[in-house]
Amino acid sequence: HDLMGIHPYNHLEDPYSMYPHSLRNIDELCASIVRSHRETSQYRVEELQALKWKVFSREEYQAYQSKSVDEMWQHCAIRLTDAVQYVVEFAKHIPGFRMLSQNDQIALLKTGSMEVVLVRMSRFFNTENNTVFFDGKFAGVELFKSLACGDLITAVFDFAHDMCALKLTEQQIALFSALVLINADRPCLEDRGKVQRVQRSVEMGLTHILHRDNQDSLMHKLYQRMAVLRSLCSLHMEKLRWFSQRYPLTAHSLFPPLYKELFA
Ligand code: CLR
Repeated sequence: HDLMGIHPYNHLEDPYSMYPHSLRNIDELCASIVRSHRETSQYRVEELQALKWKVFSREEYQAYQSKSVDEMWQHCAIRLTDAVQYVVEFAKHIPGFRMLSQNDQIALLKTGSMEVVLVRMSRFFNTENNTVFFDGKFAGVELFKSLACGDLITAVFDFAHDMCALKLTEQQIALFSALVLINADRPCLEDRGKVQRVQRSVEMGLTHILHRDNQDSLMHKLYQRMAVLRSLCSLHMEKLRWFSQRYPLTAHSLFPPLYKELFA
């Protein structure tokens, strides 16, 4: 179980897990979420900016498009799992997360990790040519043709495009990602009350930085995006079920264990 490593300090007192009452605590809460985001985001914005000129050639597009459905699914599942791994690392450092039971940590990651990957995708997205950084270069929707789920890919690209339009700062992305993850409305939670307290503290953090940035009106838009995220993730699960039915062997033996553990 790859997720077993997420709870080694459950028994320790986490000084930041208490919901913040003073402004100083809110600042500290925001600072640790931002730090955790920075340390698990793989690439800095400036690095991605500098890589924008790297786009796949026609030949490279053809090579991806001529892969078999199961070969391309396996390839993407590996890339996605890698991204999820970083989100798990991010979650572990959200103040209060490690104080939740192992069951609740896993329940939150099961439903939220893919959503956070999609929020993070906006950092890896170039709106000038609608491409995403994948396998070392920028790729358009057509590169993913052999997955045979064009509707999902188009919806995911549209979402990234819309997120980019909000022009969020790295701090805003960090707090929004934490809020997507720590959601007391997720199914199968043991201690909803505890999750709710952590959620309230993250909500306060996001409200605080939006207010400080003079962008209070973004809150409403971000809640709307959370609804879109939910529908994208159920579409992803639907596609995964379709794929597993058609290619049970690939899904069973060639998908990364963490991908199966979280989404199967
Ligand atoms: C998201 C941000 C992460 C880095 C990263 C890694 C893998 C990328 C992902 C980002 C965005 C979405 C992505 C994915 C690989 C495949 C997937 C491009 C950039 C596309 C949408 C295909 C999904 C296929 C499933 C149905 C298997 O920090």
